[in-house]
Amino acid sequence: MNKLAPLFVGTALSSLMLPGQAADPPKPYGAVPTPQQVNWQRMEFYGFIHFGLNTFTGREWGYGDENPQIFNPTDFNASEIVETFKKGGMKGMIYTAKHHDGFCAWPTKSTEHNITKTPWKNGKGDVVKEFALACKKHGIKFGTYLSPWDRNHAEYGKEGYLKAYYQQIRELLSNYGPVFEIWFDGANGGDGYYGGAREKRNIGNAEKYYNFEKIVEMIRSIQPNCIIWGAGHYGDARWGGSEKGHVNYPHWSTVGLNGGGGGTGKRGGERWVPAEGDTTINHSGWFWHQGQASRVKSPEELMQVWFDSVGRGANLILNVAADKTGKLDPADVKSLMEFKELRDKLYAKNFALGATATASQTRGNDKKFSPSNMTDGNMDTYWAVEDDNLTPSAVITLPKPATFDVIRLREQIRLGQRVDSFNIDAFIKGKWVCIDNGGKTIGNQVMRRLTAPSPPRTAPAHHGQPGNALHL
Ligand code: FUL
Repeated sequence: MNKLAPLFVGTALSSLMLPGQAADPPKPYGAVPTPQQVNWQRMEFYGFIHFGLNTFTGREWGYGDENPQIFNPTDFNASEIVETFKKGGMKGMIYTAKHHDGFCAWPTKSTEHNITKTPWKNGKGDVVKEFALACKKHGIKFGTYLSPWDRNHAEYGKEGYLKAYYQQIRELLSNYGPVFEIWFDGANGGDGYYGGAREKRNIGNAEKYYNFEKIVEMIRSIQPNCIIWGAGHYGDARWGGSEKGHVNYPHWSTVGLNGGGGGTGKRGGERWVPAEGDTTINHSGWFWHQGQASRVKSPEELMQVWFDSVGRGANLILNVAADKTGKLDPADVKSLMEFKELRDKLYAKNFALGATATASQTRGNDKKFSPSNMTDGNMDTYWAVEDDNLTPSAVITLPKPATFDVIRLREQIRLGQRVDSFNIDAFIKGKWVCIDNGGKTIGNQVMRRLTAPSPPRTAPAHHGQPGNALHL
């Protein structure tokens, strides 16, 4: 579990050093992550749960005129849901505290359209609190989704709404313990109920209307460790480019000053804003829908999503919706667990751990930058070469022949992201043969599959063989 960090920029100072002398570490290239972003990128995978009034109407986007009286889950148990997420390998979960319909699933003081107006627990319930406590109990991180677009609020699109919206952010970040990530959806403006006006409202420039600069400042002052998803040009993480979880490749964690979500990012960009792949475990939508069991994604489909998000250096957020009773759909849970089993098999054995590593060059001949750092299982050590060496190579020799079909590489992202192409060769029958010439970005990590993706669900999964990965 190490990193490959050839250097492409900087000064050549260290090349003047004598063998064995201490060399300076490479200078950062482009923007670098904050310590919070490094920790966040190491989470890799967490859950999403869409659960609110839409669960009871069967809609994906509520209009804003739904009666809160319909919210009455009979068997909601946050602890059970969070435990399932944890068993599925999720390191956290994000709950839709408010979706576009404007219904707040906690007793907010900012609007009447909230959980206190529901029959659930006689209006004394708080879904946000139950999820936050359950996450604490099971040792995973809690996060929240708060739609900026509010199709219920009479003042939406005007100044008055902002006061309510800022208060909602403050409440969510002040009353429920640590929030690892807050999600600001990009869907904004359009028709809605708006306190009975039933009209179309256009907010123009969303970044300006909500004043994301101010929002981000406020979030940092309340919870400096919270990762901000979206928020125009002010956030810490960006959309991966599809709601199917597939993140664009190449994937640069850096973006330009005007860059945003959805694209490939920009090499050497001024801001570190890595992508997050988002998708649902079920083809039927983000909220639960009647009869969705037959539309669940297979574990193999989810594996493809894994390689196209986490395997491209992004994080993955996977939605598993709760139904009208407040329970997860058994079909979704089954797939989540089988997906976990496939990943357990994939990661069962790291063939690179402790393998011999040599390289065409080592920075300043300093063992601090030795190629053996790539196979020591320590995420904080790395191999580096001189600044002017743009085409270094390294050789990993396994203690004995092994069969594997995945190779993982990492860069030391604390120093930025710089690699824009790489090849992988194998020594086969006495000669070097290129087995992968499609490698582009590495960043936080890249996982390269050496065989064709597995066939759909009906056929047995072939990448499920135990111990078939080489991790660097
Ligand atoms: C989208 C929303 O419009 C969907 O309803 C969902 O919440 C998804 C995660 O983000 O932009």
